[in-house]
Amino acid sequence: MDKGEILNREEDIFGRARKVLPGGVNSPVRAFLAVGGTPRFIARANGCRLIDTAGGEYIDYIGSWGAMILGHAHPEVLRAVVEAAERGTSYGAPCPAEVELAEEIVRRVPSVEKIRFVNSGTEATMSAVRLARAATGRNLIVKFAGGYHGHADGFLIKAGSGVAALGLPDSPGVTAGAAQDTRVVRYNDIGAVEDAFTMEGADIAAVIVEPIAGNMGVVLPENGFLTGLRALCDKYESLLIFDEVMTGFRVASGGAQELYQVRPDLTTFGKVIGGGLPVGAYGGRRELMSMIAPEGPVYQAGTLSGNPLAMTAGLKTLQLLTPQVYDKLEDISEKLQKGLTDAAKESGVPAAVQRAGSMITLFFSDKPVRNMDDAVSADHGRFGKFFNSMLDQGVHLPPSGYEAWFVSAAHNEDVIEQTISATYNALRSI
Ligand code: KE4
Repeated sequence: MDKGEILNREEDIFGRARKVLPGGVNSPVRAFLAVGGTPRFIARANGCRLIDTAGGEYIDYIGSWGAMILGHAHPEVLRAVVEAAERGTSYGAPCPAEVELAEEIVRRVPSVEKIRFVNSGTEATMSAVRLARAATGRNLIVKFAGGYHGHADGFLIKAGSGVAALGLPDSPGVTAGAAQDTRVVRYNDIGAVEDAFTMEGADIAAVIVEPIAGNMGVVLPENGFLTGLRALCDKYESLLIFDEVMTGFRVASGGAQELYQVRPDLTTFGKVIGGGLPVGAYGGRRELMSMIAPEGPVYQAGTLSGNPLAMTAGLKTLQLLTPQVYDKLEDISEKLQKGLTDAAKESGVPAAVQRAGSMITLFFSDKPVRNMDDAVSADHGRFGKFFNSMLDQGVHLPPSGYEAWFVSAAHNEDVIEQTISATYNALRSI
C-alpha cells in the first residue's frame, strides 16, 4: 500500500475517532497537534516495531511512553499474561501476583519498604501527595516547571514568574483552591528551592520531582540538585517524593535513585512495572506507608488496583530485566545518541541530544537544555518537520519535542543504524 493509501486509511479511522473521542484520542499528545499530520492507528506491535491499520510499519520510539522496555509482545510476557487471564482477569480480592510484584520492587529499591499499587501514574502521585500532607500536617507541595506528574488538579499549575511562583490553575476546571497549595520553581535551580523553603518551609509538606526529567524532554539533574533537595527536605522536615513513573526500572534496575544515590521518602512508579498494562504504585518508608488505609487513616482505594494481569505482566518484565539487558540498553542507546549527535553536526543543524540510559531527546537547540525555559526555547517547529520526515521514513518518534524517545531491548544495531540514516535524510530536508 503506498503512502497515500496509508494516509487515506488513517484519515478515515481518525475521522471516525473524532466523532466519538475528544480529539479522536484518549490522551492528548497522541493527536499529533504538536507536530501536525494524521496520527497512525496501530493494529499491532512486535519487538521494536509498530504496524498501523493500513499496514505501514515503523521503528517505535514511543514504547507506550516507556512501558515497553523489553519491546512489544515479548513472548514470555505474553505467555504469562495469557496464563493469568485463563485464571480470570480481576478478582476484587487479594491475589499472590500483587504480593510477588511488591516483593520484587521492595527488593530492587531499598528506599521502598512498603508499596501500594494503583492503576496509573496520576493515581500514584496524587496519593503520594495526600500521604505527604497527612504525614507532615502541612499543605504546600513544591513541583518544578516542566515536571509532569499526571493530571491531578494540584499538578496542573501554571509555572509563573518569580522564585516560587504562587500556584495558578493551568487548566479550566482546576480551581484556585486546588492550585493555591502548589509552588512551582525552576528545575536544576537549587537556589530557587532554597528561597521557597526560606519563605514557607514550615508549611511545605513535600517536594515532588522527576529525578531525571523526561516530560520537558530528557533533562538531567545537575550536580548538587538532588542532594540539595534531600538536604533541604531534611532541614525543614518535609518529604522528598521521587516521581519515577518514567525512570523507575528504566534508567537502572533501582531507578534514578540508584544512579544518583539519593534516598527519597516516597517514590512513585508506573509504566515498566505494568509491562504495558494499566498500573501505578507509590511506596516508601514503612512508617509512612503504614498510614495508608486500611492500616492507617489516609484513604485511598481502587477497583482494579493490584489487577492480576497487570501484576503478572509487571513481574515477568522485571524478572527479564537482567543486568545484561541493562548493559545492552546502555550500549545501543549510546550508539543512537552518538549517531544523532554526529548527524546534526555534519548537517550543520544546532541540536542538543540528551540521554539518560535508554531515554533520549533530540532538542533543536544550540545550547544544553537545563530546564523548561531552555526546552521552550528549542525550535519545536523544526521538530515537527523532523518528526514527519522520520515518520515518512518509517521511524515513529514521540509526537512532541517535549518527550523522551524510548529505546527497548528489542532495538538492535541494524535498527539504530536505520534510525541514524533516516535522521541524516530528515535533517537535510528540514
Ligand atoms: P499516567 O497517569 O499517564 O499513567 O502517568 C502520569 C505520569 C506521572 N509521572 C511521570 C514522570 C510521567 O511521565 C507520567 C506520564 N508520562 C506521559 C509521557 N510524557 C504519559 C503520556 C501521555 O500523557 O499520554
